[in-house]
Amino acid sequence: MGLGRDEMDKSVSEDFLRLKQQVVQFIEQDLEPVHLQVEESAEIPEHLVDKMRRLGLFGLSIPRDYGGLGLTTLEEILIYEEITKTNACFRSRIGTSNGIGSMGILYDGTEEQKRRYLPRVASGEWTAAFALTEPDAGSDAANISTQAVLDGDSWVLNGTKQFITNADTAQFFTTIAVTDETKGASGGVTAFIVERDAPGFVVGPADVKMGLKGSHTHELVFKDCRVPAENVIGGMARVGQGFKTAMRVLDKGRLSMGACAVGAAQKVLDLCVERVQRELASGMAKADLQAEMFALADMATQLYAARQMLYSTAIKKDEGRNVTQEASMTKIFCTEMASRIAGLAMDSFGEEGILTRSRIEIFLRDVRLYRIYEGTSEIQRIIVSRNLLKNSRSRA
Ligand code: COS
Repeated sequence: MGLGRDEMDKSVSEDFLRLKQQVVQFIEQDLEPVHLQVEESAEIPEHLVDKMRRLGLFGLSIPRDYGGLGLTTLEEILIYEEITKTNACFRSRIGTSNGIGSMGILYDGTEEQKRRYLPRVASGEWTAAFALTEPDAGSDAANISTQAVLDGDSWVLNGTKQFITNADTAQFFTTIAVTDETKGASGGVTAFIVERDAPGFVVGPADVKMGLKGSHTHELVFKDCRVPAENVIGGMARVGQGFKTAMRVLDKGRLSMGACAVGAAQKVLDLCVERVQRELASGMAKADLQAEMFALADMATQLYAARQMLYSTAIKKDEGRNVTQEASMTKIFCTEMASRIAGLAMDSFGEEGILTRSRIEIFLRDVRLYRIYEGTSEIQRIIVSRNLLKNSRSRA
């Protein structure tokens, strides 16, 4: 059952449906057979990354003028939804680069920056990463302490970033740093492009995490790291405007997280349906499976609601409307829904589910991370409630 997907397929182009068909085929033929191997080795085989490049997956939402596929937000999340039905790290490998890693350049970069970076990201030649979080400022993004000081024709960066996805493969990092402590988020934070070979820039070892094993996060250290003056995203005119760039990027990233949660939840539901069908086929009476049947109904209902919310916010974004509030609500609802569904599935699968690296166990761990990545549920609640108060004040 489509649970809202089939209807959505009617509002996208024929070209997109052909691409989606190719992606589904790639998932079934190439990614699914190795999902467990990738979980165990925590590495994506390079030939699969090459195939992702050939399919154009590194440039999903990058405009055609810069070598990408130019998909709408809705189309992009439909692709992510499919990919996260298999091992979550596959989406992370492409989505972080095409998404939060490079979107700042697309939104606010100079034409020269767009021409240098976006085609290389779109082709998959270069991977992009997003460096905002720090040891003492993950959620409270305005209180980052990485400093950037202009010295002649270069900026000198000092500080540490933490939990940076794809830092092992990235050739450049959209890096958020303080350029004027007195102004904070309102004019004192700037977004930079830091290339991997910048002097004074070091990528630390990979973090050992509970989930998303094949997607690596690392610490970054900037020690008198020099980047050319022109590497401010948007040029010197946008010095001090980097907080807004980061927040806009995260609005989009939060929808991608919602899509990952919806894709994973759909797969978990499918596994649960198959399990009940197997029980029925083996002669078990429906009456004896009532608890499992009710759980299926609850999962399907929650998934349906989450998917409608996700698609409706994506469509609003594609219409050019501000979706800061909706993106946060969507992230809360979809990611918490996926955790609930994975929990219900674990109850249903019982001991079969708790085995290390059983399908359900992997999903249970992976979907938990979506509630944290790109702004925790608590941060999203702060954003939503502040917007509610602000809007009610402006109506008063
Ligand atoms: N889009 C564009 N501009 C935005 C914006 C958005 N979504 N959100 C805030 N801004 C702007 C504001 O309009 C304000 O502009 P002015 O200075 O011109 O008035 C400026 O940015 C500062 O905004 P605000 O005062 O709301 O900043 P806060 O420090 O209060 O922000 C939150 C608090 C919680 C919103 C912010 O710190 C946040 O989102 N943190 C989470 C970060 C995160 O997700 N981290 C995860 C790791 S990154 S993968």
